[in-house]
Amino acid sequence: AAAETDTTGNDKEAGKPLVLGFSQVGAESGWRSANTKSIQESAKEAGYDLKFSDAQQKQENQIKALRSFIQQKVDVIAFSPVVESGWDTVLKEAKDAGIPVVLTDRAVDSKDKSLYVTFIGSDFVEEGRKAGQWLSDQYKDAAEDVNIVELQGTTGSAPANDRKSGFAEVIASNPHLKVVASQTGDFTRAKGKEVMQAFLKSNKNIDVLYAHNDDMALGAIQAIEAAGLKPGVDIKIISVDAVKDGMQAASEGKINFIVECNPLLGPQLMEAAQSIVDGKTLEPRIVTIESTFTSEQAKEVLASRQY
Ligand code: GZL
Repeated sequence: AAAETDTTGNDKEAGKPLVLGFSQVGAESGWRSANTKSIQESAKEAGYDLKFSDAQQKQENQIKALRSFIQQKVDVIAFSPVVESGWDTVLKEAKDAGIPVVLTDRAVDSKDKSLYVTFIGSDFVEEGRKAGQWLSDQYKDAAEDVNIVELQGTTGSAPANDRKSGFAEVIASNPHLKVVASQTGDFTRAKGKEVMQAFLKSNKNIDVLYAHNDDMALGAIQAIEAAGLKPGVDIKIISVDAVKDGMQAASEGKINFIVECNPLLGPQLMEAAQSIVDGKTLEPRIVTIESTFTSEQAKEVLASRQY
């Protein structure tokens, strides 16, 4: 068909749908599944040709996928980088090939900001601060030490680094709040349970668990109950994501406070892709709006949660 030029003069074959290559981290958590669903449904709704790849949480698989999208000459590349570092080479290849890149969910530590058009995702440091603030408020009159164990997300990932630093920054104001153990549970239930078992063995009295996501918290709850302790009572639990299963546990009082991390990034991603092919300039950072829930608040909204 004769090439038609759109308003910005970009050549495009009449009726050829926008081709979007998306490299997803994996399927490690409820949050991830909801995020994948949002992207796939939004692409379908927009009538885009989505080329979707699941990297099983391996960076080399994401780099392979990005290279394949470059070979296929897709219109836009988007991905959620499993870890922050090691992306400059492949992002330069995309830039040299003239293919714009959008980051969703997680960030990269590349100094060269021209390697991607925008980053759509949560402020993980702020999520860590919200968790720390709730804990500080709970223990503001503590007269003795409060022993905290921390289940970190995937080592090297932006959410793990930032949720850890935001939390530490806020609890530093109360010397009684002590992180006595901190280890990665890789954002999964299985690992969260395994590491919590180890924490319970090596720490006599644990007062609080701070889990970087609901799936690790849910795994830890299994370990806490197996040890004959009551989650949310003997050990206070703070978590992040606010996926259905996490909110269910919160409504039962097993998790005391959840910081929401919104996975429904699909609509914003499709809007960004369309703007890019229409030659519009985008904000370099699009922050997702999200909230927090106590057990009471979780109970109130549980039925209306979308994911
Ligand atoms: C956060 C996202 C994290 C979720 C986890 O935006 O990258 O990865 O918090 C998921 O549940 O595995």
